[in-house]
Amino acid sequence: MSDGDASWYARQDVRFFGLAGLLFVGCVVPEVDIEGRPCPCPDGYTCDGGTQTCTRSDAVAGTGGFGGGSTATTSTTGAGPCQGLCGSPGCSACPMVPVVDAGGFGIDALEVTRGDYAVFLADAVDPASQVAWCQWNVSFEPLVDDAAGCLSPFDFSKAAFPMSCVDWCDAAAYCAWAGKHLCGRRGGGSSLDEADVNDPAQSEWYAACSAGGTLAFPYGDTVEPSSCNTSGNGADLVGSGWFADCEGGYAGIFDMVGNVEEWEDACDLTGDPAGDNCLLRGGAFWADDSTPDRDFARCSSNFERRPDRSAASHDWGFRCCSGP
Ligand SMILES: [Ca+2]
Ligand SMILES: [Ca+2]
Repeated sequence: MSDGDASWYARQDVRFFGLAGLLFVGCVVPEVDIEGRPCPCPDGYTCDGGTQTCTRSDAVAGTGGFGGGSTATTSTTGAGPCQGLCGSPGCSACPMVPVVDAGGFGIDALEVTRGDYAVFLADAVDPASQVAWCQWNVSFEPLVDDAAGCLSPFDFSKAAFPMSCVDWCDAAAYCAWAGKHLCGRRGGGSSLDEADVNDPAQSEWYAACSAGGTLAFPYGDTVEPSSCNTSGNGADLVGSGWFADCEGGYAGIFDMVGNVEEWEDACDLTGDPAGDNCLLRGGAFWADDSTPDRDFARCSSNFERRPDRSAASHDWGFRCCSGP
């Protein structure tokens, strides 16, 4: 690393820690009650072993939002065997990430980080616990593929950087372990299709980015090329949330455009689950949010960024949604 790089990283660290304070101030306490919903349960709720439904936990209620985890710490404390949900016996404590109310459901303030994903890996969740269309996915380890920019070993030392080089099923499994789900259809249910991905009443990711369909970009309605980690602002990934101006559609959410593109639970179902095409949202660090033919760094999707469910790349990440 050159001296120039070192000073740049130091500057980003200052930005990050300043941001951390803002996030906790801006974290919205949810109004939606998930009591009685089926397990697994987010932070603030416990799973009733008899009924397999969620009940509010008085010990932590009101502190974490939709799986906000404000009282949890990021550590590999799992004693094993982890049955698949962070914070449950044998599993690690749930990662600490602010969760923002995006108009009736929760969304992670940040792209899932490498540090948090490493905790998930350490819990050694059984791949057989995945949903039926991910049974082909036998490993949650990041892909090694030089052509996709996924080198071996994967650099987990940059713990605040977004997790990438993971396929759609890895992302979905992480969110399930975290007591959440990969952002997808509002209210749950089947995968989003093309007609729904730009409908704030249907797509969680789009609703959060666009503040309920009112914004073209998370930070406003006109392009601000310097706000996010998009083309011209950097040559590669940076830590999740380091671009403090890349905030919105709701206060406290960061990087909905730029940095890593984000897997959405919006796949075409072909009968070959590993080969289904799944949508990526918001563009990555290379995205251009002002040129029509590369117009990916915005809230709406033109449905062009749809790799195979089993594919992975250095510039593809994800975040989780929670609540109803
Ligand atoms: Ca995998
Ligand atoms: Ca992003």
